Amino acid sequence: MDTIFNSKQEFIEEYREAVRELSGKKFEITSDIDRFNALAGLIASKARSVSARTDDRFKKEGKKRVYYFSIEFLIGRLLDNYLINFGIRDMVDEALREMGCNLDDLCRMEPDAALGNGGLGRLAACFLDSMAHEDIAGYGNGMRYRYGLFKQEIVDGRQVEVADEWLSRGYPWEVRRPDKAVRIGFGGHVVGHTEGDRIFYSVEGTEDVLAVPYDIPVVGFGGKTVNKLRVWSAEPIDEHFDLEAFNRGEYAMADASRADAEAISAILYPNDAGEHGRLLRLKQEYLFVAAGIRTALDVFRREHGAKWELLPDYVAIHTNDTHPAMCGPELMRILMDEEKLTWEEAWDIVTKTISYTNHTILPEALEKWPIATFSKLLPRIYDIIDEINRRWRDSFDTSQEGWQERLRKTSVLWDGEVRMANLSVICSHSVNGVAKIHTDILKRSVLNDFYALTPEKFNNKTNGITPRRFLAEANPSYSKLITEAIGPKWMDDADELKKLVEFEKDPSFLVRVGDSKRQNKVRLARYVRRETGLVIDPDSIFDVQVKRFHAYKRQLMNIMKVMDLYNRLLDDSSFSIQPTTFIFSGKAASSYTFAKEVIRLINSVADVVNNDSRVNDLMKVCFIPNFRVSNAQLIYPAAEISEQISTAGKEASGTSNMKLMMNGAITLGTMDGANIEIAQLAGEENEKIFGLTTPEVEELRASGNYFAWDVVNADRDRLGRVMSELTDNTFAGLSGNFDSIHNEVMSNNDYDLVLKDFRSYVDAWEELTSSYADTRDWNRRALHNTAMSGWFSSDRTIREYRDEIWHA
Ligand code: CBF
Repeated sequence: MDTIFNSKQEFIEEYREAVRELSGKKFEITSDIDRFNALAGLIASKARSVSARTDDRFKKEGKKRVYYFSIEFLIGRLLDNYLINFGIRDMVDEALREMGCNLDDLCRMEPDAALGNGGLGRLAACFLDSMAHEDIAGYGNGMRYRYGLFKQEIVDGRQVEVADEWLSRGYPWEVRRPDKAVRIGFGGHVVGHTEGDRIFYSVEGTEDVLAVPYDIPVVGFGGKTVNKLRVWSAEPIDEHFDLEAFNRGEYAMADASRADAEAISAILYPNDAGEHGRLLRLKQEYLFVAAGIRTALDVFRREHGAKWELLPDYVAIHTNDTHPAMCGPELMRILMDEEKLTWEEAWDIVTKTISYTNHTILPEALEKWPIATFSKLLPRIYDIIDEINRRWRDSFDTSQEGWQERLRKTSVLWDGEVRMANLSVICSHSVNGVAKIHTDILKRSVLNDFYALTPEKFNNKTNGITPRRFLAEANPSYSKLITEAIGPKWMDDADELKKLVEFEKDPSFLVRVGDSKRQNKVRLARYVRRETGLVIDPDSIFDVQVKRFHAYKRQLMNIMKVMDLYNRLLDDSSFSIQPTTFIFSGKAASSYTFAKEVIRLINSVADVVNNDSRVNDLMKVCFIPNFRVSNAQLIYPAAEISEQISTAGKEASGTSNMKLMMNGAITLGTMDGANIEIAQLAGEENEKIFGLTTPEVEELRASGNYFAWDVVNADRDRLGRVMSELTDNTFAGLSGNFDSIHNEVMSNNDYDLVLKDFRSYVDAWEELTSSYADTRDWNRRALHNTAMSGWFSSDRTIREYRDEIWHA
């Protein structure tokens, strides 16, 4: 562990000085926000020094640089994490206490940087942590949105979106680098220039904006490697401030060019694996791609000169989903138009440098842009895509049967649209899915035609999560217990967690596992009370489903289970359940009406159930508003049941399943995404699996023989009743009935198979919870889940990317 302070005394002195410099006040009279800003500023400056040293070392070692392009990085708070990664958390905690303040209070002052929606963005953040941990020269390249993902408030049970002004009190981690700003052109027209026997192209008459980078340090565990996350902000190119307009009192007009430019990086689109298609989004995509490629090429040229044929040996460009798909054409543009390489030379370099991860099979999330919009905004990029497409078409062997159909499916330009997934595959040397089943589905269905042509490109990289944030930082009591048992090496090498298996036979250790869980439940109960006023019982089972709201994730099925249990408790005095708190949290995209109605339903059911004294000692429903990285870190450690109940074949991987497993929750899930790998690793006997499998879902759909009404009619007493209660005022007290949910499910013939899987789900829940009374065995299973969760460390995932894709 490299240290950034030689002693506690040295830290105290430097910190006092930092507070004084920043606030101009004596430490004793400063506020927590001053103290936080000074502390984060001090750690950031230390991190930057290590980063400079890391960079020199990488240069000397001639390391290959990996640029991870992602339109989202859901990094959350950094202070606690970086203190852990620098190995100084306990020392700083003690020093602050001596100085009369509290580290946790300061950590809470940090804005929860929400530059992402959910799984994809958080994965990118975990990968940054693991790249630094694995000493990879890995750099994040993304967008610096002025407003992160909206804040969710709940009013009358409804989600209300509020702007997230995360930068309003400053952000001490970032450094603005105007010297590295890049000019980005939109619109204009392509002009050809003849030089000898070649024609080179440029774009004239563009409207330009400036992409200005902000660098955030990424501290690797052990403190030896500090990398960078570079996020781009859009600004006007020169101050076209219209003084005349200003003097006329037309203030908005006077500064119009600033507003137009800044709009590009103003806001993160709040869709998770959902529909896109706005012009501004396309501008965002090009801006961070073009600016990031420029950074990568500048660094390469500085280190290796213009020997572009060596680019794939020293640079890997990874595209996280299709949002950075323009990396291919943009790199082609620079290599041909500016560096004068031929198409063939440039194409060889591009396809050896770029790789692509697919994160979803949902058709609405596979990006497509109307050609008319695209070609007008980015005419040269469009021309290059057109040529990529033409060459792709020409490569088809037309003597082979079925070539037309294969071309239709793999073409980049089709039906007046630019298909970004096809562009990503064609420009990449590697295409990967994010869990075994997901990669299989890509190969056999969504990208099957590509797979048939180039099977060697396809590979799987099951997702992972960083154990530093999601176990060490989030769950101090359990981490302490684990370290006592197996030593501290697990933070460095999560495989070490396997050693916990030995302790499954130790009854006193299992009691301590239970004690730690209870402590975390008490901590969460306090948070819930503070945030919502609801009192929940830490002695009840904490049954948790926290993730984005989406029909396929089936939060609806979960709350229908709660409705069914409630009905049965009221009707049947011989029926009982283990006391349970049903915990939900998550956001719905602002335009996704169905998902928002499900949130309203959960809150409406909560309103009825939580106010019914007949059942309150057995059940409570709790919706935790504004799910984000910081409160997720309180929820995962307190969970006992991890609800992973998506329709089989729909969740590419999921990562909350891994975070909950690592924190000792038992998975109640379908055979979907990474749940399958969880069940294989921990053993099905230590989880609870239910529902249709992917082949069964596919068969059922293909048979054309599924009728939702038949399922409801066959189970009138329970399922039928729950469905009726959506419209019969039972839960309408808060803000009305739920006809829209009823109609959506029935008119789409139960597309997500909520009704079909309902009974097997409720049965599985009952079986699982009835085993809770055997505390010792429950704790053993919890510990076993933690012990087997090491494989889901993002360090393992990143090593696979490094060895099998980036060759870094
Ligand atoms: O791979 C990371 C995650 O990405 C998504 O969230 C996405 O946005 N496409 C998927 O829905 C998750 O299954 C996946 O774990």
